[in-house]
Amino acid sequence: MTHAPNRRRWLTAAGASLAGLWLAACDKLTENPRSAAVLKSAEGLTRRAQRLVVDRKALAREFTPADVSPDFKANGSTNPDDPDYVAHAAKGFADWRLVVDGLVEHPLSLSLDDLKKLPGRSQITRHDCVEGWSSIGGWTGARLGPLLDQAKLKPNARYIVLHCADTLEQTLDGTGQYYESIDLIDAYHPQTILAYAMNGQPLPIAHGAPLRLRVERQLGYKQAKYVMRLEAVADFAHIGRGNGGFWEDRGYEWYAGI
Ligand SMILES: Nc1nc2c(c(=O)[nH]1)N[C@H]1C(S)=C(S)[C@@H](COP(=O)(O)O)O[C@H]1N2
Ligand SMILES: [Mo]
Repeated sequence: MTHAPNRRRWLTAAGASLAGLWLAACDKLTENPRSAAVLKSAEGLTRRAQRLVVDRKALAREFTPADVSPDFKANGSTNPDDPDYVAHAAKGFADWRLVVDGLVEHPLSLSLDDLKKLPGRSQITRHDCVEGWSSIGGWTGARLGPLLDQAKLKPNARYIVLHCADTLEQTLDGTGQYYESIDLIDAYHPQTILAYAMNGQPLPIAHGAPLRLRVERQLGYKQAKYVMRLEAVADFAHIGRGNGGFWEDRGYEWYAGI
């Protein structure tokens, strides 16, 4: 899989060369069989680029309540011992707030009740972990797109970084804290939600209470649990070790499409 910024550069390059070809076409260059062939291949390129974008917008398969795994596996952090998190959990997350900041016109601080009032969605989907296991679960949460509309992204915002409460690896420089990032195509995908419920119950701690991301077209490690803060950024080079996520910083792909 291509790293998204590279892909975007490639798309721009494809668009630019195509525009050049259209101009050339006005010059009757199309009568030249060689440029006609180039035009045709450029057309193929744009069709492939178009398919990439359309694919990214397609819905992930949804399942029925009968398909739900009775024993959805919990993986990675399952009970964070970070003091802030422990304090919130002890109070049933009553004082917990989701912070939305970075490149937004209106920074937000949202309680769980605020999130429940936002446009929501329920979906039963299959979670695929790179380790080779899958589980089917039902998720209910606030759709990320409308939430970002409320915060109003600035024009230079290109990614949403999800900062999590848990430290998965103790490192001297603090880069062991879990985080993830997604682009705006995924942020605005209709199945991308910040889930506060699982299988009709409040989200359990093992699965990311009080709030976890579901970005259904990607693998398990993108599904950030214990989300504390959303930060809109132009790039993520300055966050963690610069690769857009805890596991990405340890060699995994940034775009973990399924
Ligand atoms: N904050 C946080 N999010 C995380 C992880 C983690 O350790 N910490 N593990 C990831 C991985 S690898 C997977 S497979 C899923 C596991 O989610 P689950 O416990 O609900 O199965 O969460 C992902 N999100
Ligand atoms: Mo995973």
